[in-house]
Amino acid sequence: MTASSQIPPAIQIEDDRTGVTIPTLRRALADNLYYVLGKPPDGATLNDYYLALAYTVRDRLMQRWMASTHTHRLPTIKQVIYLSAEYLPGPHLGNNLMNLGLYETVQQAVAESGLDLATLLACEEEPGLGNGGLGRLAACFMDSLATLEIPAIGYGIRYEFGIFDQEIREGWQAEITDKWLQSGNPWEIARPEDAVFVKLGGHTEASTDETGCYQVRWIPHQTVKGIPYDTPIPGYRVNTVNTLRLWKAEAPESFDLSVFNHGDYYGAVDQKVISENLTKVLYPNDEPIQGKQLRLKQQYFFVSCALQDLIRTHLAQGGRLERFHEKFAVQLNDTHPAIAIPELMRLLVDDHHVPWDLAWTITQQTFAYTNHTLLPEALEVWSLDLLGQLLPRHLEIIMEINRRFLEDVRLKFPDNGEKMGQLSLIADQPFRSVRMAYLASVGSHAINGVAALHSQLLQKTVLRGFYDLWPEKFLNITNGVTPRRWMLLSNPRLAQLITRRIGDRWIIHLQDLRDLEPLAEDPEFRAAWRSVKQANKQALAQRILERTGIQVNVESLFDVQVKRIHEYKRQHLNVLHIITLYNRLKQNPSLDLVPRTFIFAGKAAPGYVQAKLIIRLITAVGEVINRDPAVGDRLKVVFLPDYNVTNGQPIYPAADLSEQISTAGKEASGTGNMKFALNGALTIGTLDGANIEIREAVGSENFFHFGHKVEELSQLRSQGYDPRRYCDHSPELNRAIHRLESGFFAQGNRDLFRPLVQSLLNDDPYFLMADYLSYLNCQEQVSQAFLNEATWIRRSILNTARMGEFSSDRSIREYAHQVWQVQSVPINLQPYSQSEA
Ligand code: CBF
Repeated sequence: MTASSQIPPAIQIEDDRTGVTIPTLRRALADNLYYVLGKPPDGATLNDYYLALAYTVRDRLMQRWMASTHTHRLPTIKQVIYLSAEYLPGPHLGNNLMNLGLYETVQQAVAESGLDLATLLACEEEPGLGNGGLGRLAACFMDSLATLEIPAIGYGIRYEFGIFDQEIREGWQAEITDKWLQSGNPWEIARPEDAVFVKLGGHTEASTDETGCYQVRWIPHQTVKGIPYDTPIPGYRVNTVNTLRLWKAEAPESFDLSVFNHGDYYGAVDQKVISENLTKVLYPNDEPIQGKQLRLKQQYFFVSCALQDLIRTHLAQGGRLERFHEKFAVQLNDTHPAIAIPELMRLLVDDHHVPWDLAWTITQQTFAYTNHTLLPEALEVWSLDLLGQLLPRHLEIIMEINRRFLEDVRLKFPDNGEKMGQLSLIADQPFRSVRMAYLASVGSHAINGVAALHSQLLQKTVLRGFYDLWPEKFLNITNGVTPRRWMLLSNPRLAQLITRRIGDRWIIHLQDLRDLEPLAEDPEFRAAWRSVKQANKQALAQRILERTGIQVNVESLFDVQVKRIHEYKRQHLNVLHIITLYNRLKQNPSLDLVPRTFIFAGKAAPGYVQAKLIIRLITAVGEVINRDPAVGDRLKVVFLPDYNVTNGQPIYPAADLSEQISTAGKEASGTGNMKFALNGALTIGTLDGANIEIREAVGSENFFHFGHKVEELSQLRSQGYDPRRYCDHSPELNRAIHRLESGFFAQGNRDLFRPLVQSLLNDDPYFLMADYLSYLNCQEQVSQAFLNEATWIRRSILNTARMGEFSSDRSIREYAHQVWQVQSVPINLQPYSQSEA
């Protein structure tokens, strides 16, 4: 494809990088294609055009970005520092166009140049630098921080290979390397001039200096260079552009040279490879990571880079280290960056000679910790052996923090050895290790969970001892999602309908959606709402056809479960419902069944065998049901491959029903639940995570709830839970399990799904059997409700209207006031020639 052969008029230097008229944008596009990419229009690929357009948009962010960076560095301005091992920002181009207010103009400029914006947008490879909810939350928070004009830097890792791309081959998940940087990343700017050096391994040496001061020197075995790559994160229609600074590991030249000078060329190259491996690949979660030295190296590498960067800029601005916490509020996104606590202590005490007590006060005042999971297998611990090998000085510091902390505990609870053992940062079993959640709690001034239930359980279980000690440190901040990406960009039809009726303030004040409530009674508005939903379903149906070859009925109920595949999320409970409906149809072919299209998407961790088998189960059930002529259009089962931000965007707007069916107490919050309800899907869900708050907000009559509550499950557990009993008492459950056992969905292979069936019958750690009946009955209510179109649409409108509090803007305001004590800082723009940047 080539652009219109008409070459834009002569270049006017003054505004080609900033101007936003259509002729200027066209010239800028051609200019970037020619001068940045070195391509004439007739030799350019679509990707070249995408890159040229991305540079054109980046140019238009530049002045705001430099002005923001300059202002945010001022010593009087407090900045939020978000430390996260994962970010899932999604493609930048569409979002940046939207936030700059340039979407329509650029669409037209591009069209006048003979191109199609949607086609160019589709060229962007999204940065898959995260596993799921936690990384996506970090991206929503970055968007909200900028939109609220809060100075912030997100620090993370520039993984060369992000989360794998998923293909479905013969029904199984296949993992394909994600080469997101292959065709160039126009959004990032490398800043080698800001490189820092990170030490690893070796040993420490203690000495006393001439003034009698005790000092420790760390003599590392290896040094790695961290190069920052900066990506602009613009707020919505404001001048603030924050920075996402991701670090790449490289070998320091001096290190290479010293080996090289000894004639060991290959040794030098090896070292280079070893260093660069550090940021090669993102670790999938849901797999045991204990013992994975490279993962600990990654965590330490990026937090050390970040803290060194902060100290350097702070000192360069004339800041004093005693005031570090007044300049920076550092948020730990789970325990992955918790090693930052001993690292800041090391930098302050060893490198900058700050006395321990003062350094500890600064550290505690600097950090705050968000917990994102209670799953025991996801609570990080690092063995003392590993820590000692890799970070010998940090191990000493952690031991000292622990010694002092336990001394305080002893004073508070004299003669209570048990208490000290419970609270110690060091676990003895099953091996001596550091409990990172404890370290994060001790080193932070605030600790929060991500939904009300989760925060309560955190205080009652995992961090109970710390809650008893310092109740004032604990708070809840329920997650949120950005309405810019998850409505404005991904559901333009609905966004336009809403804006036509209530104006566009909702985009930054999501609570304004309340104004839609009275419209739920208006038949005309309801009809318009329905048309939007149908158009979105049509669009998704088209994608489903293109990507899977499955034809779905857009009048059927779109019943959607998209998220990571995990036993606790219970995709297989959903499948048991599908099998039950199928069994009913087989028993009574003329059954009057509400037609449904079941849509699944999600990745399973490569080493999580049971999760991969769940994917196979979904595809296997789909293969049989979708082909069964007796079923026809009434049931369809779709597994959409490669769930990520890009592929998720068309799914949420098209859903009628959102499946949020995790075992109560297991899903910390969930954010997909918010995206669905915001886009007008009704939820079927357990009382888990943020489902509880969503139900309260939208009204229990507009939410289908089922299943045992947390307390009921613990009771079941303590009474000796027997899953087989449920099977024996429910003929339909029995039949569904039997279908699975019989090999019916596996071409007669009785072994294929045996591990799943055995787990359900013998152990059922996630209580599928206990919740099955309640789920089934609730699904029946859903079907009945769907038959009444007018009330369904009414409920859909009310869901959207009442989701205002689930904006990530609200979450960020809470962090800003309750944790970080930061203010908005509007950015004034000066003409480029006068800026000091
Ligand atoms: O808080 C954000 C999300 O984080 C997770 O994805 C996580 O990785 N721990 C949780 O599982 C989600 O419940 C939560 O919404």
